[in-house]
Amino acid sequence: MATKNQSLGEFIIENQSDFQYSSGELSRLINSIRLAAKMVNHEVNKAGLVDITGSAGEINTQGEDQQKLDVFANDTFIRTLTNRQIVCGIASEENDDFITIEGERKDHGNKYVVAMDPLDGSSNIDVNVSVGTIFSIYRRVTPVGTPVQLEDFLQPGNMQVAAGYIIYGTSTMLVYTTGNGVNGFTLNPSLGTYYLSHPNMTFPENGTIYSVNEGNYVHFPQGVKDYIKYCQQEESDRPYTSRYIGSLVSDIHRNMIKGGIYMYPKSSKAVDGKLRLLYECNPMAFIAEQAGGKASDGYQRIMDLKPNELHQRVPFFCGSKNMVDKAEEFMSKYPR
Ligand code: AHM
Ligand code: MG
Repeated sequence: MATKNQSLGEFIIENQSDFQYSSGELSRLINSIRLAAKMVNHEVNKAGLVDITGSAGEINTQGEDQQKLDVFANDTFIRTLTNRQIVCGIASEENDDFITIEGERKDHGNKYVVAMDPLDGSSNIDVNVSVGTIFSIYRRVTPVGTPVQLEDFLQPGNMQVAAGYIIYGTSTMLVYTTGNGVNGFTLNPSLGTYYLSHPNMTFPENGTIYSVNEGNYVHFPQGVKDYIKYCQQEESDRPYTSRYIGSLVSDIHRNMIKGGIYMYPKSSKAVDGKLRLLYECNPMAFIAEQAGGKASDGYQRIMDLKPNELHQRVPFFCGSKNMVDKAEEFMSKYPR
C-alpha cells in the first residue's frame, strides 16, 4: 500500500513481494538507479556554475553531438550498475553496442538487463530546462551463467519487469513501475532522500494538452496533420493547449499529471520518427499503460513491437487513452 511521505527505501522493502520474481535483486537494482540518479542530479544542478555543459566533442551512435553531461550520466549509471553486480548487461543510447557484465563470481550469474537513456533531452541543459533519465529492465532470455546476448535486449516492451524515469526539474523526481501501478518520489536535496509524493499516478482518460514539434508539420503524415487540426478546432473542450518542451520525460510527466498527448510521428525527414524503441518508447509506454494511459506507433501498441536492433527508432504517440485513440482513428484513414 503506497503511503504518502514514505521514503523510497522503505517503499522498496515494503513492496518487494509485489514483484513476481521477488528475489530482492530487482529492489537492489532500483536502489542502484536511485543512487546513480542522485549523483547525476548533483551534476545537472551544477550545470550553470561550472564549465561542464557544452559538447564533449564526441559524436554519439546516431551522429548527434554529445554533451558532457550525457557522458557523465552514462558513465555514472554504467559504473553504479556494474559495481553493484546486479545486472548481466546494459544497453545505452550513448553506446554503439551493449555491455556485458560478468558478475561477482565472473559467472554471468545475474538475471536482469537494463536498457537506458542516461540523459534524455540533453540539448536543453545549456538553457536550464528539465532533462531526464529513462530506464527499462528485462529478465534475460538466454541461460543464466552464459554471457548476455543481443536477444536479451531485443525483447518486446511487454516483457519489461520494471521501467522508470528520473526528471531533473524544479525538483527531482523518480517515477517507476514494476507492473503494479506507478509511483513518484521527490528528492529532498538537503537529506538526499526520495519521498513518495505522487502515489498511484494516473493519466486522466481525457486531456486538453497536445505536445508535438509543430515545426515539422509539413513533413508529417496526413493522419497526424488531420489530428493536429482537430486539436485546434473550436468545439466544446477544444482548441486544446499546445505545450512542447522538447524533453520527452518532462512533456510526458506533465501530461500524465494534467492529461494530454505526446507525439513524435514519422515525417518525410525522419522516416521512422526520432525516438528509440528500447531506451525511450518502451519504458514510457509501460509507465503510461500502468497509469491507465496508452502508447502507440499510430497503428499498434508500442509494447507489442518486436525490436530488430538496439537503436531502432519508432513513431510515438503516448498519453491520455481517449486522445491516443482519437489520433489512431485519424491515422487509420490513410495507409501506413
Ligand atoms: P535525445 O535522446 O537526443 O535527447 O533526443 C530525444 C529528445 C526528446 O526528449 C524530445 O522529446 C525530442 O528529442 C525532441 O526532439 P525535437 O527537437 O526534434 O522536437
Ligand atoms: Mg533520448
